[in-house]
Amino acid sequence: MVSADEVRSKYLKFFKDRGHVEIPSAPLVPENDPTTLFTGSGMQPMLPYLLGQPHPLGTRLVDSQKCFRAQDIEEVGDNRHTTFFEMLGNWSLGDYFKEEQLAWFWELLTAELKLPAEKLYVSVFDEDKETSEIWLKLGVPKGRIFFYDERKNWWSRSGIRKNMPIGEPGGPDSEVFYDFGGPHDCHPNCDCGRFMEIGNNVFMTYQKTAKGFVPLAKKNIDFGGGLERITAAVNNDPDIFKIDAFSSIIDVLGENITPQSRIIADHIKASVFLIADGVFPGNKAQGYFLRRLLRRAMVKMQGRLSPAIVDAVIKTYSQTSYFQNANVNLIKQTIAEENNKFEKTLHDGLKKLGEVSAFDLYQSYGFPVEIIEELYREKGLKLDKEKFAEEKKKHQELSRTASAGMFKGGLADQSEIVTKYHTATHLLHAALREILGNHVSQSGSNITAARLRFDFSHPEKLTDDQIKQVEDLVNTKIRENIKVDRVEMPKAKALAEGALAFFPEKYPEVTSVYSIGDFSKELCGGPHVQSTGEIGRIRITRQEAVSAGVRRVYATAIS
Ligand code: ALA
Repeated sequence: MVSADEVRSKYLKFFKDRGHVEIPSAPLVPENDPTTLFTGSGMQPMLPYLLGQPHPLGTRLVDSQKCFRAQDIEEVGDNRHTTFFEMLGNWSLGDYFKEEQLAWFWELLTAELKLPAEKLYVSVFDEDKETSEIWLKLGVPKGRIFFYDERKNWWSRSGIRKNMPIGEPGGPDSEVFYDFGGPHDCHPNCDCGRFMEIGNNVFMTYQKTAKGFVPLAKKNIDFGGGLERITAAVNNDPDIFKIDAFSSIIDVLGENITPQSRIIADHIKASVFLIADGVFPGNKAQGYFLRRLLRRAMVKMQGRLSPAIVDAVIKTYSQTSYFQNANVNLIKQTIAEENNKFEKTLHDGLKKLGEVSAFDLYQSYGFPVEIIEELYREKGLKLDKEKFAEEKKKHQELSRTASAGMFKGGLADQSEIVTKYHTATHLLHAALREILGNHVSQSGSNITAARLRFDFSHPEKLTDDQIKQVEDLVNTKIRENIKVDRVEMPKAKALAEGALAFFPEKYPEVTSVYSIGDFSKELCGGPHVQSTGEIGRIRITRQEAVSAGVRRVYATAIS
């Protein structure tokens, strides 16, 4: 059995030998791209460089990037879907192009990783004759080159050209598939599992603008290939859960490879990586997905959760630097706390079974749908699925409306005092970041005429001294009576300039940005006071923990 470590090392060395500099994996929560919750591909952290900014390490880069794809949660359980994976990636930033990339990838697969050439198939964008010529020259016979339209062979983060937002780069691509052999005659892009995509060469050459597509200043190569899938191909077994990067975790469970053990292994692994990158279980944004992963895994584990599984994940990656600075105890503690919370929820919910509706179990008690069904079945109760679906839909609409309201600033009303508190919230956010560090980001806000309440990411209780420093800094900025400025600008520009944003994906393409001197800059719908002096003075009255990693402070105005 060839290990994932071995495949990763061979890939990195192959491209380093060809002039590439290895860059470290970026965190799973994007650092400079608040438009998306998770890093889901190797190119994401490379975006500014693909758009033309010079990279400090040159024009040839290679890495293995930690990736998380939340949209695949429900798919996990078969032999090839995962939420967490490593994407091997190499880039040419205006350096080499198609000829070199395709020749090198072919050499890597056939000479270095020793995959039999006759098991490799390629797909090409149907307008891209140049690429099919290159494959033919490399020895791929006509019969193994397949042409598809943009639905399969155009790559951008948002898919086909029509769906790309202004500013987004993309281009035609050419994928390589491994044929695991199978019962029926099909084609490389069939979903049956016979053919598995093991690498995608993107010719990242266009950017969408308001006037249509324009060529990027430089032609880039963006290659990405799933490490786990390539390793499965090297071992000629289509079940990626058999490779050591999963089997080492499944072994600890003492189970065979089944849909259930695959879900546990994937979800716990993803959770350990997410917590190590600063995500904590919660009801919103990244925390919400982590909670879903953990709870789904916990349901399947039925009380067998132990810290040994966390150790197994960390040991699996001991040859990488992923967990070098991780706080392993914090990871274990976070999972154990969530487990306790969930057990209590289940316990309380079970007592209520029959008294409350299935929807309440789902919504208020956090039961996964499959568990509700099973409870109902066991107790011989009838679950009205239609009613459940209807209530769920109604709730989703309500929460959409509520979140639309929230993006008016989380304000109870637009009275003078509420407006003052709103501006104070911006000052508080900036002050917390200055005193505690840039890991602080808003995770919630609620304002009434009596007080402001502000939730933010931070792992521990603030000391009295820190509270005083934050309070003093806010009050200094109030005393300076700084003018509050509002400008309209494209969202991408605002974010690029470092404007803070709570749930940036909710803001329109052209959005208003409020600045308070050079102290604070946030995407926001207002309203705000004209100058900070109007606020008076504030005092932080209370702090508490919302969940692991999220703190809450309350403040009132004292004028
Ligand atoms: N960015 C390309 C992908 O994610 C390589 O498939």
